[in-house]
Amino acid sequence: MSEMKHNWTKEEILEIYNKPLMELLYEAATIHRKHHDPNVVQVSTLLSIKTGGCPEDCGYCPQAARYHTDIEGNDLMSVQQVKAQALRAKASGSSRVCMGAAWRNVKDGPEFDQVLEMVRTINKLDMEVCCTLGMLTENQAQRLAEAGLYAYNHNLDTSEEYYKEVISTRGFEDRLQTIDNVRKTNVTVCSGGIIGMGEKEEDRAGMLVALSTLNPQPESVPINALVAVDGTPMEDEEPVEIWDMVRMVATTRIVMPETQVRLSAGRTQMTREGQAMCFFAGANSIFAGDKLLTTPNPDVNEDMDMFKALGLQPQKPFLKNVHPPTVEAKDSKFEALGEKPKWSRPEHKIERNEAAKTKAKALK
Ligand code: SAM
Ligand code: DTB
Ligand code: SF4
Repeated sequence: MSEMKHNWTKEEILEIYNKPLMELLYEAATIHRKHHDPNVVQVSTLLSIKTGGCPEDCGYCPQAARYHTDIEGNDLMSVQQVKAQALRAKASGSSRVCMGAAWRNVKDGPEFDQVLEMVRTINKLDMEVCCTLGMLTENQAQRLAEAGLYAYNHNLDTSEEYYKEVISTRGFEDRLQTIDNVRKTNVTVCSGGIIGMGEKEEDRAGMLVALSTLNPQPESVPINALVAVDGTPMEDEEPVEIWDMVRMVATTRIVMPETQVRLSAGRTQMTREGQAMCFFAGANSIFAGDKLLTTPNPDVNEDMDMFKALGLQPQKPFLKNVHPPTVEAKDSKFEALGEKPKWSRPEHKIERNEAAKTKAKALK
């Protein structure tokens, strides 16, 4: 167990979040320097291996089948396609590939076997492999670990209270259970959330309480600014102010000193100066590549220009945790259990999710 403070309260976190900005920045930057090299930023490349058609109702997500967005859906990519993309990412300076699938949860079978093969293939390219595939059982987490997975991304997204205003097809508890299942393996935990969904500052603090009181704390915490996509229930949300992003990054850094804080979705809306302030406040990871999962991200060359201007270096792979070995499918100790866990489905009504669904039906 780490010696981090694991009993942060919402009040303590709000007090930090609302400090005068110069003090907040100074405090966060000081903590950042104690635990990390301030000139090194980890670069991840996102790859949407299965896009769209998702049965969930996440109010922010363009991939939910029930809303009418103009993304192009795709079935699961082949291992060869994934390998080619990973090699491109590596050549552009990325040390990690994060594969995302628009699934509610992982199901045992040929598609999951194919994902395991993708993990083996990328791990053998000496890159860190991350997956974000929805909810996961312990056995599935073990199988991913055995294939060589480095990190699993599963976001809490927001506070437990506000979560009920965002998603009705699964519960906050299930998110924690999945994180716990990942924790039973050597795979590192990547979990964070989104700001700009109409939540209060209390909810931002509440999310940081939930993350920072995990023991150990997540190795990586993505802070996303909502990308408000037309057709989703959150299409009319105002863009996040840079000051909110800087405050959120700085507060995350202070309450989780050893974590890699990722400046995630929303960078296309930010100036270089704004991003520089986030790096100063303790962000030490980004998603690079001209696309996130379905929405735009800054061009890689622009990011490398920014790194040059700021004197930042991309982080080498496996700097913070060991390179996991890959066990081939034929040598696996684990077999698929075919479990069907009862993940919750609260199904309460969320007005704006219902309205977006009705609008989508009318357009189809
Ligand atoms: N389906 C899996 C799941 O939900 O866990 C994995 C993919 S999902 C797209 C991964 C994360 O992306 C979400 O938890 C959410 O935090 C983030 N995300 C999705 N849409 C977003 C948006 N429009 N703006 C910002 N972040 C978003
Ligand atoms: C995370 O926290 N942000 C990434 C990654 N984890 C999977 C996803 C952002 C998605 C933004 C909307 C889109 O491109 O579809
Ligand atoms: Fe599906 Fe994940 Fe999007 Fe929710 S966030 S709708 S689970 S792809």
